[in-house]
Amino acid sequence: MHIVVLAGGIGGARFLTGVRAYAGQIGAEVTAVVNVGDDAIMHGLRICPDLDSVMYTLGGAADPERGWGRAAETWTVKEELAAYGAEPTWFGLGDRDIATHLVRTTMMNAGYPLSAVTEALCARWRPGVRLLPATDERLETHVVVETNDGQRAIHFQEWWVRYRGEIPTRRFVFVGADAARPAPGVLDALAGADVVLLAPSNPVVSIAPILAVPGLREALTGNRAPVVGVSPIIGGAPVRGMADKCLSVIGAECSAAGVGRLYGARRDGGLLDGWLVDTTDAGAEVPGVTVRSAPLWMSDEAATTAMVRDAMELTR
Ligand code: GDP
Ligand code: FO1
Ligand code: CA
Repeated sequence: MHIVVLAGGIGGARFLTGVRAYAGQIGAEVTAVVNVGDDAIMHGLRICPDLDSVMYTLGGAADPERGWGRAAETWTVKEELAAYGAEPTWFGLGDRDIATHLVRTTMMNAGYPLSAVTEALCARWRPGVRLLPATDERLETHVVVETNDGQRAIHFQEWWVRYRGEIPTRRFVFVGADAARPAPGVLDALAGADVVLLAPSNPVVSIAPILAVPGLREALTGNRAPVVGVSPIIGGAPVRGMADKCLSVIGAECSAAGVGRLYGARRDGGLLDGWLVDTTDAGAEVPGVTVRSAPLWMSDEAATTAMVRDAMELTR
């Protein structure tokens, strides 16, 4: 049994702890295809927020409150950079986290692709699932915002970390997507998948940039393996993060049914065979998709594992 999961950062990481536990119970293999649209270069370092959130969380080293970066972090380098006025002062890399970034950037400067670098970093963290970036090419989410001087595009990190999404926003653009190719292993994983799970990740800036890699969406829907999504929206609101803002920008409803309809039924050219919503959203309908409800709060590993089992049982 091979389970493939499309995942962003925090929501994807927590979900994957449940997938890993479930897979351990049934003897399945897990591949996570992770968003790289949040990636940026800051202070000369290649930053991969979603890959790192997943790697640190599964490696038991993530800060549980922030959901990004390392637990027991210190911030001396950030303070020293600020003392120089080194931009971007609105973005902080922790001291422990910087070691990851130095190793990654050194390897990439030596010519290793991101997928190989990720594998090398995972040799330390042993996440227990195969972590693949969606692509080795640069694919960055930029955000077209309205300013006094008209429209301009800023990096997703600036939109979120600097402005908290509180800025008139027109659209999201996945820069580099046209020329991107699925990273080594991604198409094979999808072709060999027995089931594909869409983590309860942000549909607009975590799952959409993965699907924007040419060929990836076709590989997913071309396989007969069922595709089951899990809603990141509970009771009309995201559990945390910016999904409400992102959905509003693209004109989609911020509800479990709204995200299900955004993904769409596979039989209508969309993605989904099944869609799991929270019990508070029971009765949500997505035309052409089998919808079930179950508790979707990933409060601990046991609750998350039960949720994964519910998603897997939807395929039967
Ligand atoms: P990011 O890249 O760090 O923003 O993380 P993801 O895109 O992977 O996940 C963000 C989404 O996770 C948000 O829209 C949240 O609503 C969702 N999320 C976080 N915790 C939970 C939870 O316990 N249950 C569910 N269903 N969704 C959650
Ligand atoms: N989020 C913040 O709100 N402020 C930060 O200074 C910040 C730094 C940072 C460094 C490394 C990293 O992997 C993630 C970091 N994040 C930070 C989180 C990140 O910007 C976003 O939450 C994600 O990109 C959304 O998935
Ligand atoms: Ca993200």
